[in-house]
Amino acid sequence: TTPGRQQKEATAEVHDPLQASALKEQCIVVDENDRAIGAASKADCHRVHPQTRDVKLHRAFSVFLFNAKGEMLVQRRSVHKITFPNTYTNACCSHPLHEIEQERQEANALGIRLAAQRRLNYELGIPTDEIQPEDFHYLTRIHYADAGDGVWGEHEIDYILFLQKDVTLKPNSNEVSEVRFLRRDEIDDAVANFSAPLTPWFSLILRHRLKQWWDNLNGLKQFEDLKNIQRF
Ligand code: DMA
Ligand code: MN
Repeated sequence: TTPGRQQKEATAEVHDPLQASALKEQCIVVDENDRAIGAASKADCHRVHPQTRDVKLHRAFSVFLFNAKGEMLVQRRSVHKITFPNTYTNACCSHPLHEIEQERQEANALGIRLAAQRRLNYELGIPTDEIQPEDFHYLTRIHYADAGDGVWGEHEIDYILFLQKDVTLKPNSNEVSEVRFLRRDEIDDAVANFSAPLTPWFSLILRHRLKQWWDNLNGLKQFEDLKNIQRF
């Protein structure tokens, strides 16, 4: 094995107690059509298979948060994150949990909306009463995979949620090391000047969809596709 590989295996041990404990959460395992087929731990859903480089497909969400002026919140993942530490990304991503029965509800993506409310509170400190499940505009689902550092990666059906609201922020330093709002006209320059890479999902969405959606924050309905899963 290369030295790089050994270094990655050392990080597989996960030294941060909060992040280690979160690996016991149960994600919802799905098939390629987003049909729930079971549960598996967050650890089992993010470990890259050493031979096939596969990751178990599970259900997730990505929130894109805009303030009233139409600026978008970008966060930097903390150094403690197990997957994609220190990278820049959209406001909040996580998973609906199998052990939280309400988060398994599929009608109107209610389970996803509740999980997003829970994680916006945990990661960014947004008070739960400032965001209601119906405030999110659920746009579509994206299927993507990324082998990450070769030990921890992603393979998800990712529900895209847009939210435009001025909210109170109090980032949790175990999750997020930096937050900033970016204007639409500065996104390309800002990304080019970031001192760290983007997450693979944010990079894909930025390249394929984000600008068109951002340019139409008041007309998002035309971009809704709740039937098909976009495969990048
Ligand atoms: C997982 O995000 C979800 C997506 C869409 C990548 P994450 O790694 O930030 O999850 P968590 O915050 O639960 O660790
Ligand atoms: Mn995931």
